[in-house]
Amino acid sequence: MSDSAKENQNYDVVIVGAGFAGLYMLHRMHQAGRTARVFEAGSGVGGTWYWNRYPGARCDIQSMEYSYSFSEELQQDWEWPEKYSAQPDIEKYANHVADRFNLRSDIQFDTRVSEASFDDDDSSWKIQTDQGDVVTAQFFIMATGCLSSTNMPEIEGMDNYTGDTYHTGQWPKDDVDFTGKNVAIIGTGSSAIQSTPVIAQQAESLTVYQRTPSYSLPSANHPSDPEYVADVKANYKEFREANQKMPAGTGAEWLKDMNEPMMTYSPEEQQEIMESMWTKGGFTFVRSFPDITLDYAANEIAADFVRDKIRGTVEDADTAELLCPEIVIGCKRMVIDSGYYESFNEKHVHLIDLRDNPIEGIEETGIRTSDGLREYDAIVYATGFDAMTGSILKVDIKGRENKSLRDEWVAGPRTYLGLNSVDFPNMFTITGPGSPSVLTNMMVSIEQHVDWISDCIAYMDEKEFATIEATQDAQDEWVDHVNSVADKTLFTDPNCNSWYLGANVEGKTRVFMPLPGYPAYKEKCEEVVANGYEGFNLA
Ligand code: NA7
Repeated sequence: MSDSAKENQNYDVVIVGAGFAGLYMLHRMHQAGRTARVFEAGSGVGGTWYWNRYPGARCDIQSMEYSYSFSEELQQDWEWPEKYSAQPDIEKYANHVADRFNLRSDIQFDTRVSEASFDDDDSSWKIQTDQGDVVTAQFFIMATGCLSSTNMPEIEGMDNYTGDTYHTGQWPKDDVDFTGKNVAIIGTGSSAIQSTPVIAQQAESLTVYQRTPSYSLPSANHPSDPEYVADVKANYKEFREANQKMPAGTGAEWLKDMNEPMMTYSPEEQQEIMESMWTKGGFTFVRSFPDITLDYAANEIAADFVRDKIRGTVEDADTAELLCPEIVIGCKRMVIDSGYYESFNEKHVHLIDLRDNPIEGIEETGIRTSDGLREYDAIVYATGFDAMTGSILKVDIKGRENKSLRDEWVAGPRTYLGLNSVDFPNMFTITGPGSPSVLTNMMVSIEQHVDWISDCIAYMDEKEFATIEATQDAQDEWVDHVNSVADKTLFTDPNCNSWYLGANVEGKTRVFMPLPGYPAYKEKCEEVVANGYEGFNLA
């Protein structure tokens, strides 16, 4: 760990977060010979993959894609053990990157940035941390991740609970042993669905509290296939480029299986196609037809297919029915699982459906729902995140004339390109709201943003500009653009309370935050640069 930066140091760049965005941003700054400081709340690198070390945590993008492309040597050297990487392997990779590129000395761990304010007079940012650091920087870069601010529900009496309490997004570093314990898990998103089969292997009993059933697809995960890996590595550049052209920056391999819109096939053919894509595992199923997430009729047929799979897997018919989702498929992020539905065939795994039996409170010994109290040794909150804006707004950020970002974003985040906001000069958000971010392979979006920001800083240096800031018109038009693109999809279905919309967090304004369509976005960013940073004021 490096020394503290308390000595009123001035840097070219201050970066918040040492996840994959922060690490690459720091590397690019080193390459450019700039002084940079990273502040990281955790004790190690990895960001989301540092905190989300819950049992069963695994990436839903395949390993050969969920990795950096910026170093040919790195991508050739690194060996991923499985098709979909588990959290410990991803964390190991993040540590390898930090060491390989000598990043650690500029990262200050166990330090949370608390405040940042822009000084109009000398065009610099003043940044303060919870450890007493006060530093200044020309550029202030939020590499805080999209799923890093945990959402802990406020349930009456929860503080009185005397058993062990965990949140999947803040899992302890020490081993948690559930052997012989009666465990409850609240939530049925990705974190709960991934951890359920693993906790069930240990616990005496596991009870899953479900408010909204999710659609979960089988991962068909397996150890890395050496032949496939060798093939990818032989053409890694082309492999990456092909993925860059995909709507989510991932899955070019699906192109060979891509079909026409669903209704061009007979019902029998539709079922056959979905069956074959289901068997391949992961998000492949959603690509069975291009219109599953665009057309309600196609969507309902795909949803029925998954519901039938649930009914065919879960032996108890009542439990199966409760696990069948009703919402539009894909309007919430789909989950990729390894044995979730099968868990409910085990005698010691139970489901409590909260729709007609809501949680009334938490007591000293357990959870009370309308039908009574159930006692547990441990409660696991798998209740998700204040996504995309949570970690940005945790920092008290003040821009020009002391304007508060919290106030500016009270009715939803407002950015130009998801990179910068009016009145917050020289502040960048990596994979910020208004950019494709969570709708893509995050590694692709992170590299694209870091490269754009690094090139922008180099351009400003060359042309001797001190500040860059979005114009009001460009930002307003961009926000309208993001909304209009989202409105053409089923993501904004009124019955869907996804974290993309902020609808999972009480009091958060319902606005669709990411922008669908990676290739068009990337082209727009390139066009902006080609037109002399169109939409930005450079001063
Ligand atoms: P998610 O997907 O936001 O899931 C959170 C779950 O917790 C979801 O089922 C929620 O139900 C449930 N929840 C939240 N608050 C409550 C309360 N108060 N009572 C009962 N149930 C509650 O978070 P994850 O961590 O699983 O996954 C986040 C992303 O990480 C995922 O999409 C992947 O991209 C990786 P709800 O649906 O709101 O009714």
